[in-house]
Amino acid sequence: METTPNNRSKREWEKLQANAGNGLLDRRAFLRGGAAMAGAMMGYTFVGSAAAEPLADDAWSKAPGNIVPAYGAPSRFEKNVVRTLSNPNSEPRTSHARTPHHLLNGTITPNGLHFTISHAGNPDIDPDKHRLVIHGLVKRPLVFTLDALGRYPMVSRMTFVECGGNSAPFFSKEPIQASVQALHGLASCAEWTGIRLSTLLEETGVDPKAKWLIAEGADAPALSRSVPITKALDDAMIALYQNGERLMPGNGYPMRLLLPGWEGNMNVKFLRRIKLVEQPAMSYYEARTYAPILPGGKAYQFYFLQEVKSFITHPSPGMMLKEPGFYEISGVAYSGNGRISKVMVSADRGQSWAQAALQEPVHSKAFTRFRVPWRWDGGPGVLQSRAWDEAGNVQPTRAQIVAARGETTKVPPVTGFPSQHYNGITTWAIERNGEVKHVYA
Ligand SMILES: Nc1nc2c(c(=O)[nH]1)N[C@H]1C(S)=C(S)[C@@H](COP(=O)(O)O)O[C@H]1N2
Ligand SMILES: [Mo]
Repeated sequence: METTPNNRSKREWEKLQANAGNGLLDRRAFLRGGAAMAGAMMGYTFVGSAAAEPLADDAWSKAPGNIVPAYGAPSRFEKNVVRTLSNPNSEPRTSHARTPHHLLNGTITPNGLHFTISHAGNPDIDPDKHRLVIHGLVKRPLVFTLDALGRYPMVSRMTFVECGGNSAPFFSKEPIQASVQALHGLASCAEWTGIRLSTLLEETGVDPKAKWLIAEGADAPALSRSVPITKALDDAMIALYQNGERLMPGNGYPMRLLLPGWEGNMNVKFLRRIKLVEQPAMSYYEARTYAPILPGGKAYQFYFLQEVKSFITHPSPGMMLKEPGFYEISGVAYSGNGRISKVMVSADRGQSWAQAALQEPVHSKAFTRFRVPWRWDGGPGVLQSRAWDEAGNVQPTRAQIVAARGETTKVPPVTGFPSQHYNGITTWAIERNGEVKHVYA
C-alpha cells in the first residue's frame, strides 16, 4: 500500500509532485499518480479489512421508493443547502439572498440558489400583461409582448452576474469572520437564453445621436440604469431563460437585461423600458449607491466592469479539516473582461505558488472552476488564489485595492464609504486544529 507502481515510497512520490511550498502538488498529480495517489487519500476503508459487511441492505433497498414529483426538488438530506436571507420578513427595504458557494461545485449556480438582490421584493408579474417598450432616439418605437419576443432568434451563453457590492466586507479594517457565502455570496453563474439587444435595435433602428440607453424595471422602485449604446450593440441580451427554464421571479421574470461582465445593478430585472438617449440619466443608483467617494475626493462613478477575481470555496471558513492528508483546494474565478487564463494557488501566504487546473470548457465572462491537490501536514497554512484573464489583467492584492479605494471601520457596505467592486485576493488561514479562518495577508 505504501509504494507506487514504480516502487517509490509514497513520501518520495509526493515530493516529486510538489509544486510549491507547504504541500501544494502539481495539478496533474492525479493523472500521473493514478492508483498511488488514490491510495494516499484518506477517508475510505478497503473491502475485506472493514469490520462491517459491505453493502448491507437498508430500508430503501427493500421497498419501492417515493412518488416521482412533477417538478423535482433536492433530497431531504440537502436541506442546509440554501441561500442566506438579509430580509426574511420582507420589511420595506432591500432583500439579499446569498449563494452558498461552499456547498456547491462545478460552475453553474442552480436557479433556486442564484443570488438575488431585489430592492423592493420580487414583483408577481403576469407575463401576459408585461410589455417591453423600446423608444427615444430610435426610428420606430416598438412594444413587445413576451410572445412576440419568443419569435426572434435566440442565443444562449454562460455568464456570471455579480453585485458591485459583493465582497464589501473586505473593505473593513479587520477581517470579518464569516463564511464564503456571507463574504462572496452576491455572485452566481448561469446559462442565460434570450434575444440579443442588437437584434431588437435593428428592428427599431438607432438614431446616430443615441449614445446611451436607460433601462427600467417594472418593480415598484422602477429601478433604472444608464448603459452605453456600445454595450447594447456588443453582447447585451434580453434574457428570457435561466439554465433552461424561464427566469426565476427573483432574477427578473419574465425578462431582464443581461450585460455580461458588468455590474449586477445594471442588469435590470423585470425589464419594461429601454429608452435611447444622448446623456446618462444620473438615476438614483448611478448617482448615489454606485458612486462612492474615492480617497482623492472624486466619485467612483460609471465604472461598469466586474474585474478579474477568484476565491477558494473548498476549504473555506466554517469548514474543519478533520485530519492531515490529501485535500483538493478548489474555487471559482471569473472576469468581466473575458476568459480566465490562469489561476495560481498558494498555501504559504503567497511565498510560493502552484498553477491550478482549470475545468474545461472555460467560458468568457463566466465562472471557471479551478482545482489543485494539496497535502496538509497538520501545520498552519495560509491559502490564497490569484487569477489572470485573457486580456492580461491580474487580480490585485487587498493592499493594492485599499490603497486605491480606502477602507472603513464601519461594517460595509455603508453608503459614502468604499464598498464597491472588491476583486482583491482572499486569504483563508488553516489552523492546527483544522479550522479555517478569514485573515488578511
Ligand atoms: N428591476 C430591478 N432590477 C434589478 C434590481 C432590482 O431590485 N430591481 N436589483 C439589481 C441589483 S442591485 C443586482 S446586484 C442585480 C442582481 O441580479 P439577481 O437578483 O438576478 O442576482 O439585479 C439588479 N437589477
Ligand atoms: Mo447590486
